[in-house]
Amino acid sequence: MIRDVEHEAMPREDLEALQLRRLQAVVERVYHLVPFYRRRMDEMGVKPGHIRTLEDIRLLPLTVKQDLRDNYPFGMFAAPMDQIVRLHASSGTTGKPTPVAYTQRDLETWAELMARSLAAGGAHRGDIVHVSYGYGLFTGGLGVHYGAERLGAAVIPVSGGQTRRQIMLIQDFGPTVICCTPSFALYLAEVGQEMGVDFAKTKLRVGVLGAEPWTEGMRAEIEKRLSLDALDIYGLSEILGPGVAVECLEAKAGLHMFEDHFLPEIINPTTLEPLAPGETGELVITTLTKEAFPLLRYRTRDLTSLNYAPCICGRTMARISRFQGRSDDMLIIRGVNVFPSQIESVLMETPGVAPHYQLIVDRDGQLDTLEVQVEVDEGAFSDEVKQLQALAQGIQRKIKDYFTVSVKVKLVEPQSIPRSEGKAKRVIDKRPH
Ligand code: DLL
Repeated sequence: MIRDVEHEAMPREDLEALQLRRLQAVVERVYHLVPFYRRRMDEMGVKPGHIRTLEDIRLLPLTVKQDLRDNYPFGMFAAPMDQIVRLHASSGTTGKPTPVAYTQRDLETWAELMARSLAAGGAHRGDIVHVSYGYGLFTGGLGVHYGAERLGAAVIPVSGGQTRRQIMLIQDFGPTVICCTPSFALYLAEVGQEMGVDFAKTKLRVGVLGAEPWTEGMRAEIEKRLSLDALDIYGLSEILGPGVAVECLEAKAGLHMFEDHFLPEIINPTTLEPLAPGETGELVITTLTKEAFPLLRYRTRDLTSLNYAPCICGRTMARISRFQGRSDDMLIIRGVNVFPSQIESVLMETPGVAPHYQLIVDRDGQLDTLEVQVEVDEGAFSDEVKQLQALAQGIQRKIKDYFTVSVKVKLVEPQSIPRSEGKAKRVIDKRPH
């Protein structure tokens, strides 16, 4: 269902005209309000007036995470604190978090975009939305929460944790929509199975799942086990939180980016040159309407491609393809680039192993090594050692065939890989630093 036909199905020509007006306004705004951008643009000899077409965006500086760190905590904000009504922060893996800010109007926009996202999955007034994304500094919980309320749906703000209790609530309160990470969805399925729950008998109809990379194989598994349609949702705290792009129920083929608020580009992460539609590279986003924390050409590190082909759902907004992962997640094993999601796709098509895995990266002399630890499923666990060996070798061979990389595959007992309530930790890096 399209919530905002006027924008989501806007003729591309009109959309581009709107984007240009908004781009010019945001450039003007940051030039005058954010010293960091004024300095950068002055150094590059660029004035706001130089932006005459959408292509002129290439004249503008790129922004990277380190720029946000250098201006910690509030140096990049374009609104004074008396206009800011909310702060969130992205959890840095190392050191300090990156704070992000919203004005009242920013919160309105966010709620609207999340309402659009849920509507893209067919959610509407009268639905009950179970939110298991974490509430707190993480944008997942509150972001989805206000969007669901904006839609007129009833929200169950469960947040993460207490998995058995969540399943009881799913059975008793009858939510029709669930929002959580794909790995938590899988965990719910597993615990539900232990509890003897048949998800086909619950009212769950659709899952709006994101915040981490996942594969088509994982989608199939979640849809089967939870008996719902699983859709991919993307976002990042620096740009908004959840609600930057979402799949539509009709096509389930790429995530529509809300281009009236975000201007996407794909660049080659090494040369920084722009890439054409269809080519995979780093997603770069310029916020077109953010007041408190606008960003020009923010390098997300997320790898995807853009597709401008019309979609059967009627939206004209470009689609980004399912994410391969982040450039930071890429492993280089004996000179070959491997993404955890590529290993996942091999595991997901292998009968006998469960979709729970972890990748252990280590070093042997000068060479990086990769061990894939994957759980065997209950059925295969009772098999003979010889059969298990054959299973492990089969996976090893497939990975070698697909990605020309040699890995070690270790089958582990069911239930032995830690389960996740938020973003799954797929890679354990044991390399000495
Ligand atoms: O994860 C916001 C969010 C919450 C998105 C709930 C979707 C649902 P951060 O914690 O700042 O924000 O992490 C952002 O997570 O740059 C991607 O690397 C990754 N990510 C988010 N959604 C997806 C997705 C939230 N659908 C970072 N597929 C991003 C792959 C995703 N990666």
